[in-house]
Amino acid sequence: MNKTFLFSSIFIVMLLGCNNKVFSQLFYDSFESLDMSATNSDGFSWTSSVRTSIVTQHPVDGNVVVFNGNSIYNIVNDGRNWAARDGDYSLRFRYPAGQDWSEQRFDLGSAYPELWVSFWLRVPTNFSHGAGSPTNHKLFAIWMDGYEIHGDGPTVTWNFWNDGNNGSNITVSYSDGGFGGNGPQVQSTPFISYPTDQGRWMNVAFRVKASTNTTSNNGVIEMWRRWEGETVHSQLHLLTDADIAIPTGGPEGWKAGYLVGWANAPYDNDTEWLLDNFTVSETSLLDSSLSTNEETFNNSILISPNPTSNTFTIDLGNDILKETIIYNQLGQQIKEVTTSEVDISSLSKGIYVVKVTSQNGKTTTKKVIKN
Ligand SMILES: [Ca+2]
Repeated sequence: MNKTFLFSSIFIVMLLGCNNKVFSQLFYDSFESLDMSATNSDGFSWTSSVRTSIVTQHPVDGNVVVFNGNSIYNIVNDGRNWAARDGDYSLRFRYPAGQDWSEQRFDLGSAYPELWVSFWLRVPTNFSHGAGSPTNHKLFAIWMDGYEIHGDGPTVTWNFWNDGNNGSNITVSYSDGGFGGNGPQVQSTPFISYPTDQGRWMNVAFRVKASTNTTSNNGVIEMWRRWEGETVHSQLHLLTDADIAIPTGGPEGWKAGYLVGWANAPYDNDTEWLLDNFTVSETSLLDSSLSTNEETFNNSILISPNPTSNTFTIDLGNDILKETIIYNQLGQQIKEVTTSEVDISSLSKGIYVVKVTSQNGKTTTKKVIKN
């Protein structure tokens, strides 16, 4: 190890140490450990799951399942793309055609009056909402003492609904505790456009803050979303008058939840979501250094010539190229290469999205015009 490397390593460790303090991050799982069985030092644990697995896109073996409750190495290699958002591994939620359930539950170990949760989510590459009735799919729920009527504390649930064009609008609802069921679905907001958002990664962030006490309805519920390639989140939901107090008998805040979940409008075709970088924090997950790093990475990449009719070259500055994936404007994958020079002479004229990934897992997208 040379001196420069040693000093930069120490500096990075110091930065990470600071970040953890500043962001009060409670738990983070990038799924790179290939194991969801351990409980972390803050007491967080993954609990029950239905049709979830850790998957990867191996350069030789293709798409591979590596954990499904136990460590395995199941080479599927059927042409589906299981490239993770960061690193090599992500969590897959699988709905076979006509089946209605895929879910991952978690327990925070401790209870927190205010909590942020964020993760990256890839829209299924063949996404179409499904036509069942009722038309909602679950995305995320968090509760204090049992899900909805199963406890006397509040539960907040996000659902997405058929928008009439095979895409989805998202709503939020909550139960105010006292063993009561869900309240009304409110703030319906565009969530996924069909077919243009198929295969896109989005970062979603949720905030839940308990009411001051059982007589004040001042609980806060928020949801934010940033598509890959965007540098700031957009707000999808904001409630500041929610009746979500800590129950008299405890626990003293948000305690458990689930990711993805029941599909009331089962998908017509086999459908799978990928989820990466699950993060739980007591403070905001919007203004993290990740977006700054992404922006810096995006700015450091040069593609030339652009427009081009034959080839273009990708210059990553100080980073090393891992792979480049080219998508058409419908989000369909056209080409995947690992060289910095890319030949697009056989493609039709038009605009293409080029997704560049570095060896250390940084990802960004650029537009290239073929003429
Ligand atoms: Ca990962």
